[in-house]
Amino acid sequence: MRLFPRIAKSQPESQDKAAGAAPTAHLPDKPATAASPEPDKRRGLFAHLVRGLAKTRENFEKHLKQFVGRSHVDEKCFEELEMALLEADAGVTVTEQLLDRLQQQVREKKLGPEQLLPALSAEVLQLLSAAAAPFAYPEKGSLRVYLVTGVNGSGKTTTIGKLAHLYRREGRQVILAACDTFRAAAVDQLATWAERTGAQIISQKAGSDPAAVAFDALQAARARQAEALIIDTAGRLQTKVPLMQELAKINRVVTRELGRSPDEVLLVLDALTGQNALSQARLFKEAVPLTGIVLTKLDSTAKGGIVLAIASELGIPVKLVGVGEKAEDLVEFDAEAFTHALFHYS
Ligand SMILES: Nc1nc2c(ncn2[C@@H]2O[C@H](COP(=O)(O)OP(=O)(O)O)[C@@H](O)[C@H]2O)c(=O)[nH]1
Ligand SMILES: [Mg+2]
Repeated sequence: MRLFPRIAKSQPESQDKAAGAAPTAHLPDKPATAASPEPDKRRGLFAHLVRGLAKTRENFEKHLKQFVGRSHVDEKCFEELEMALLEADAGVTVTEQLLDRLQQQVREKKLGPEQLLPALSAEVLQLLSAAAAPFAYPEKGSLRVYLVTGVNGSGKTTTIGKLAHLYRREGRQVILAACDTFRAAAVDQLATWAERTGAQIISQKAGSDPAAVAFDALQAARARQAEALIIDTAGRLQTKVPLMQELAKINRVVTRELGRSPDEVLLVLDALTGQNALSQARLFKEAVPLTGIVLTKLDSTAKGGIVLAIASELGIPVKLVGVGEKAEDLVEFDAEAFTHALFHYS
């Protein structure tokens, strides 16, 4: 099983030559899996980082205790599972969908109460695996462009800092585009990350046209032969149509200049917003061609079920997960590890 190969602490000494490099995450072409610690340790690390999931799992267990001693699956078992899924933030639609499938399995395979959770876990894994897609990491000698979107406070700028950290550790040339031009403080925050990670930053004065900043940054990325251009954007509240139009414009300008869509158009969602994240995703999806979701703050009290709703209802893969505020607190989403943490880890 491939568990979050990018977890910083799970890696041995980094092989890159970056000055003062501490152990950190690896790109997929490096032997990340082989270098990872024993499965039990990796699971422990995962559960530690994604603490909210451990709570959700405990809640599943609490509901499952109600099955104990039952001779066959009955309505009560499904009620308990339904409550567990809803309390985990999975939402009504995906909960019904999963329980329908379970009911079918119970009928066809004559499942007993103790087989319900393994069967549910398999359904969840299938759901998440169907929506999975690889993240476009930078490659030596070519330019990858990342457009990062999301509402205020979701964790865009922090995620960009983490990505810059990861790419710089791999020795990539990174340029950050400060297209959140609404507030000077937003540019300062990005500049701090640039300084910390050794990335370059392209910015203009507050109030400038964000699409113009993106255009400049793309020119600079080409001229300087950068391998990653990461575009920060303003917290575009989904109800404010002009902001969404501005985002669409940034995407249009970049797509036109690049001759193709950005390699990743990421929507950063705060896992703590629960089902609200779904409506945000729908609106952003209308404005830009989203390629993936970064789900932040899974280290806190987030319940994790929103990942199921996103996979089922939007078909947009969760690609990365934020598990803290530090540069190395970004891990690659792994459907199998996630399902394991939800249902099996203790
Ligand atoms: N605990 C936790 N906090 C996070 C994570 N990602 C971002 N944050 C915090 O969320 C707040 C908003 O982040 P910021 O990147 O400024 O959001 P932006 O408005 O979308 O750019 C900051 O206090 C970050 O430190 C995460 O994965 N875990
Ligand atoms: Mg920001």
